[in-house]
Amino acid sequence: MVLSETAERITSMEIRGAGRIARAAVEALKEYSEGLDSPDLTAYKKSMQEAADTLLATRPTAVSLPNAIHYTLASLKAADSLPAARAALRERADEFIRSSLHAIEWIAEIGARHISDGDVLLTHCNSQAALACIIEAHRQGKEIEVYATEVRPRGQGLLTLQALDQAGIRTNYIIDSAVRHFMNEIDLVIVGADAVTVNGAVVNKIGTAPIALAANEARTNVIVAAETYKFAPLTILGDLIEIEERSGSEVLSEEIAARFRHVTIRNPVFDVTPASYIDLIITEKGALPPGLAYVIIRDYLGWSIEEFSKPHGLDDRNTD
Ligand code: RUB
Repeated sequence: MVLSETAERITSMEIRGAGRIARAAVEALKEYSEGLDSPDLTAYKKSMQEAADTLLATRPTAVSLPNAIHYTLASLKAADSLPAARAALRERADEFIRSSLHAIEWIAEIGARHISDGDVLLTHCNSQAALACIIEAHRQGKEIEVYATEVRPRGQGLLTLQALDQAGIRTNYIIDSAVRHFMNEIDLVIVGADAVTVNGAVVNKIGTAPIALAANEARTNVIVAAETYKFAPLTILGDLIEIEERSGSEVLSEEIAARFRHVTIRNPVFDVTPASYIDLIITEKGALPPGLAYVIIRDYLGWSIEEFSKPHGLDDRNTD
């Protein structure tokens, strides 16, 4: 598939979910690199950067996308010839894809330990990482039941239903606004993440924050399943995660919207849940309280506050 096609499929959400987006982008970079007819290393690097920029422009919120792209492109730094650069990128891309899939397996293993026999769980949207924990707990023989939300306006809840049903897990399908009504029956909320900030706040599908609020009020634990490459290094510098706002036509058809003269349809597709509403973040490196997010950014993504006091610019950073 050509790179612009992958970019289009990410923008249109045919490819969606932070982990899948990252892997698809890295795969697209690899394919693009293989087919690139560059006269020399400098031209090759320039074309690869342009390709990366096309992918980076698709969706702004999931930090897995820039993290994966920067990690892949960082492999070009040491290359001193065009064939070496191409080989290094291929190797790095394959390694990223392999390890990101492996990370989900580890998260499933660690996350399942936090799910007890008899638990009633609630999940929101369609997160591979969160579902992996639930499905692993079921596989281990734990008797569990799940509440899965509809996820207006794009209905990702259906994908979740499919996965849970296929695994043979008893599931209740509810509209998003029914969450508080059922919260007293829930033992554990488990969701994924598009980004985790340095202070442990979690950016995930719109509606996650009110679910966490309702859980907090009901004293229900909230855990987040997130690979380490969903942690956002630039939040160390105070950068905010951009919340994507998509077309209002996803919420109300243009035909109906045209009946109103004074109405604007707002469609933010992610929200921010503060760290204080999250009990645990499950990563492939272990489970940690959200207050320790900085440790993941420093130890596993290689970005530290000390580094930023040095005179070099941010462009020198990479995740090596
Ligand atoms: C997807 C979403 C998911 C996270 C984590 O939003 O919010 O919860 O991306 O998913 P969208 P995963 O459907 O708008 O992409 O664990 O699969 O990476």
